[in-house]
Amino acid sequence: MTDQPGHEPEQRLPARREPSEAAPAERFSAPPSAHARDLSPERAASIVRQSASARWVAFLAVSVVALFTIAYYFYEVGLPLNLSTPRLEEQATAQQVTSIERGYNVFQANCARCHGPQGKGAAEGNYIAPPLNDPMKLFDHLNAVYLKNVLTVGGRYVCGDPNSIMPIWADTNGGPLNYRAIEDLIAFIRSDATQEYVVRDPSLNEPIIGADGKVRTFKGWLDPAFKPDPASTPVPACWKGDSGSTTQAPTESLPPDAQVVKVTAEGVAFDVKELSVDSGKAFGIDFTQKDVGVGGHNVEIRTADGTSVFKGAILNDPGETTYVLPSLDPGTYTFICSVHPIPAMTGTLTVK
Ligand code: HEC
Ligand SMILES: [Cu+2]
Repeated sequence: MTDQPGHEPEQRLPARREPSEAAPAERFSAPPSAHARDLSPERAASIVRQSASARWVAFLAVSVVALFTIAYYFYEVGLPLNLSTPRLEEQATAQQVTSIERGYNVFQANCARCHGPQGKGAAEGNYIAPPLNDPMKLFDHLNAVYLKNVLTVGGRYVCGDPNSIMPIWADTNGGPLNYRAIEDLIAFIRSDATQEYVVRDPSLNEPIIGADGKVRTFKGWLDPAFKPDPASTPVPACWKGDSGSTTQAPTESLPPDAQVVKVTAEGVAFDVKELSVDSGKAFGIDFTQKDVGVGGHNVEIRTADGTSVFKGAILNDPGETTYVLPSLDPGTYTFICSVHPIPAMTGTLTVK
């Protein structure tokens, strides 16, 4: 059968080999000690000891992690019963303070020359810009959104005056200050008046020590407890001409022989300090206004105790007008610009 053609035994590859009689080559085996099947009693004991220690180590490690997690949880969200402040809240406060302290420096460097170091404008000296540090204004008018808009758009945003001298500040609109400086300024202008903040060196960030050896500090502006008098009117959107309404009666004209004095306003200053007129008759002030974008000028006459007896219409743009004044009693009066009640725009009117 096997010899029949087509029925040869199958040839599979690889060809099967007979098991070899020869022992495996000695030189490839580890020494017999390595093949020991049983543990020696010492070895067994040490394994038991080691695994017990390993369990202890693992237990301690898990306990440490568990305790840490619990402690960290309370560190992060604060202890119950307000025993500690949540970390994030603490950080937010610290950053708010940092921002206010930086904003103070930005304000002193950029804004104080027009708005005054205290932000009180003309009330603290020869400053031409309107006050910012004013409780009525801070109550609502100078809110964060408005401040951001004014700093981005510039003084044009305030009264729509395209020639306003208040510059554009935000660098998104071509100004010099980046968004952090703008945020810091807003934080400073709206800083809490019940808090004292530290004046820091802008580059070293270290407190500045005054001549008396004490750290220099400043107070915030916004009094959180301030409530406007219910009878008070809200701050107008545009600050110009918001100080009373005793403007000149337009129909009055000057008698032909009346005395006329001249006053010119230029560079946010009057060209004269002293005026003198006769009592008992009407007189005129020939007023020339030469400034652009400072909020305009006028001439207001006040008595020694500050009562306004005449308030000329404000000339926003350069121009000339003749104010017609009633006859005044003899005495010494102050003539002043209602928009800029600063020393440079104040003089003495003597009525003889
Ligand atoms: C060159 C002078 C000048 C400088 C510098 C200046 N301001 Fe002004 N600022 C003005 C004038 C003037 C106005 C009034 C604008 C107008 O009516 O056209 C004004 C208006 C404002 C107003 C609006 C006030 C209101 O009552 O609505 C804010 C807010 C203000 N400035 C903030 C700042 C800040 C913050 C800085 C510093 C980054 C600054 N200003 C720098 C002159 C200045
Ligand atoms: Cu003026």
